[in-house]
Amino acid sequence: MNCIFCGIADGSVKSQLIYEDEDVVAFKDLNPQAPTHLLLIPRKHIARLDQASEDDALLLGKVLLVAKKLAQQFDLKDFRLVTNNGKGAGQSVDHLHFHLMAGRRFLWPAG
Ligand code: DGP
Repeated sequence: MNCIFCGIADGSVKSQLIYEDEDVVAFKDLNPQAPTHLLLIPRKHIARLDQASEDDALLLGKVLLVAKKLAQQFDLKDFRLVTNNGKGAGQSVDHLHFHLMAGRRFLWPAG
């Protein structure tokens, strides 16, 4: 499988790494849409959220808690955490990822 985010997780693809532990990796988005724009991924290759299973419950919780930890670390008061599930929703990389964005005003509903 040729997955760019698996490459970032295993270090074979360069990125601006922000955080890593045994299950979760966070790095700067290559094409930032906000002053702070990080991507959080599970090391495990899950293509998108609707491919996750009950067995991934703990892992998904860990990703969310890393988001909280990074928000605290970067002193983000207001932030947006979002995942695009499928091309129609804007997903361009088929490895589950959460965008953690902050530093500007966000519109709702999202475009
Ligand atoms: P999405 O459209 O939701 O699948 O978001 C994919 C994001 O991934 C997009 O904002 C750009 C970012 N991205 C794509 N390739 C790379 C890469 O090689 N390195 C980094 N750091 N980010 C990438």
